[in-house]
Amino acid sequence: MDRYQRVISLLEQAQNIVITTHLHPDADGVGSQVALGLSLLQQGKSVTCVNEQPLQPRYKYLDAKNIVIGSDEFIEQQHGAAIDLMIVVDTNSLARIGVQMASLVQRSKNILFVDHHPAPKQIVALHCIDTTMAATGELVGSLIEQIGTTLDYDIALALYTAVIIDTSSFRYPTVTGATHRLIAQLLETGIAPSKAYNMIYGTKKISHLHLLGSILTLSDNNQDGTIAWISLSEQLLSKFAVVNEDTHSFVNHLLVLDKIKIACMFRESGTFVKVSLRSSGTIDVGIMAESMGGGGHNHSAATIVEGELEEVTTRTIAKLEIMLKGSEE
Ligand SMILES: [Mn+2]
Repeated sequence: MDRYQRVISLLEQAQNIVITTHLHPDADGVGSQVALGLSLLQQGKSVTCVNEQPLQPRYKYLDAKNIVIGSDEFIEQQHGAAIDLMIVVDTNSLARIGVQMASLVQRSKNILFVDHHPAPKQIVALHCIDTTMAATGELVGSLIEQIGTTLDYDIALALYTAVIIDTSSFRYPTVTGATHRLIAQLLETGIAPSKAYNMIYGTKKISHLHLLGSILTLSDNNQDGTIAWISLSEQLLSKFAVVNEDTHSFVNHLLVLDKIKIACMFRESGTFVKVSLRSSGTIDVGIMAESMGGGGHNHSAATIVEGELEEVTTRTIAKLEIMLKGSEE
């Protein structure tokens, strides 16, 4: 049975469906959740999209029909109601959906992961996981086509935004002809690329550019220019009125360097440092992040390391240089 047939038979057996995504969801998590939710509502299912936390205001426009609620609200409204199927999108780890959502899984007859992150073979066999997909949104796009969903503007905006976010606007090697064939169908519902782009990216304040400017001034690279990095201390962050989410895309700016293979961002957070890695194309940074206790995709991955910012930066760059040499031998 292929992954879609299994999902379709699970859906046929389920009436009450809950769809969730990972903590601190990005636009791929929210967009995939909303698109799949609207598609299953079209099929006459009873669907609730529930996340550990209510949706952040910046993502509300992706949920025009207001189908996403927080877990507190869900538990209050439907305490004890039966759940036939819990669908988890954009992660395949229950540790990443939050404590209240994980306890709801216990109440559900079935669980299904719909995801594009690497997973053990046994999990892939049982769930709808395809690491060749550029975004979970792309996977949901092909899944809902199999279900027979009629694409409308709301579904299309959710999926389009999911794909542009996870591919940094179609620049990653995961983007294929199939990705663009889906995008073509989405555009036919009336999506305007510039408007969709501005709604997700064009939301910054001038303080964001000031912070970006001061960080880029401090960017550095190794001797042959194959690894470049930026470091973001809490002290610098506190000088500018920005929220955490605002810094996610900073590391991408390093990818314009002519010899770059790996771009890194080190962000201080208490006694820990979040290390974000991006590949310019050929190097698998997912494996590198995994070797340092984290994970992710070939082209975009992250880990969290205990230690002081400068020391973690030096130590990590040294490790990356060894791994980069090793991968090219
Ligand atoms: Mn994703």
